[in-house]
Amino acid sequence: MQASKGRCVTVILLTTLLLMGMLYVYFGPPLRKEVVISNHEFHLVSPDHQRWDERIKKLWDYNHLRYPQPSIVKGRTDVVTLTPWLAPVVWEGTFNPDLLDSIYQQQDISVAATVFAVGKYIMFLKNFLETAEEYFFVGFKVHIYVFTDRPDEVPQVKMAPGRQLTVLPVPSSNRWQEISARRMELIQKLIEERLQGHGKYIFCLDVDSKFHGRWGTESLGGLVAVIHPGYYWDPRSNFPYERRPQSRAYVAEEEGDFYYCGGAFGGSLEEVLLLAKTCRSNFEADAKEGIEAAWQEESHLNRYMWINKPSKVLSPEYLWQDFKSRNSEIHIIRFSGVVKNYAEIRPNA
Ligand code: UD2
Repeated sequence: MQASKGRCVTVILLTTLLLMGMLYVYFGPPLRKEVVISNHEFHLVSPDHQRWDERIKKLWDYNHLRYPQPSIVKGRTDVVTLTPWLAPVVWEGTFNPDLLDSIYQQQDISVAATVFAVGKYIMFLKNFLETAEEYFFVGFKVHIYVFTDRPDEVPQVKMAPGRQLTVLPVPSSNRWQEISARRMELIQKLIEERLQGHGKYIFCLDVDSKFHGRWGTESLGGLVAVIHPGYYWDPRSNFPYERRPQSRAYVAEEEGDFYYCGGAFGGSLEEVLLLAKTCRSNFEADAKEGIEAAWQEESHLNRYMWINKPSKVLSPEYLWQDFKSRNSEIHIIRFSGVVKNYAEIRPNA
């Protein structure tokens, strides 16, 4: 009886000691200095000053730094992933989304998006907003600005925490060309009057489109342009640039890099403000001389991007067109223009 009581006490003592030892090893100061990560730089810090929450963060950081080994000799070979001025061209398979998200999460970024829904184009807004909720910068702060002449018809779409929508009334117009072209002026005003100092990035998107796949941090950059899906196999002499030298959007036959979309562009607030200001003033100066570029603000944007090279180029994955069948180099369609009947939805032919 006495002996078994003794054994019991010994077992309890040993178990307690073992538990204390485990707790010390786990919570106590490590025996060597450790590497912690802050702002993407590696620093050696004294272990004595580490706090528990920092350790949790470190573990999280480490987990996000465990990803497949990158390579500079293996990768996509069917497409070009750098422009001649060394801007990345973003294609599926050229980036690691989790790694990129973890980098931008530490910077607490926010992304604004503009979308115009004037006249009958309001019908496209619900699908645009619902799919943006599913695919556009999921997990980040997003503020969508809807410009419309029909504020009462803006659909209620449930948004995740950190995401919001602001409706900004604009006048109606009976010329679709004017609606499309005035976007630059309104984007300029939005940045100047509401956004400066608030968010870091902005994207300006066509409403008659839907998201089908991730559009996220891989698209961030200073000045970001999207390659138009209709012309990237063509020689530049076929691009629908403005070809009249009288226009400020003029691009000659032997000039230009790619044909970019007017339906999606973006970048930092500063860069997009410069772009919008320049395109607006060139468009207005042309108008005073009685000339409207072939594809309105899209023509001015193309001229601007030729002179001021984009720092990041998004492949046609970022603006496909539903009526086009998918080419083999398109591994994913992220955003695509819906099929529409122009005669039915535009205010003029
Ligand atoms: C192309 C461009 C578009 C623009 C236009 C030239 C793409 C995919 N699209 O598309 O961005 O450069 O050529 O002007 O690159 N809108 C209204 N109400 C209207 C008319 C237009 O809200 O009555 C807005 C709406 O946001 C629409 C955008 O303007 O998405 C462009 O108009 P569009 O889609 O009719 O132009 P489209 O298809 O010719």
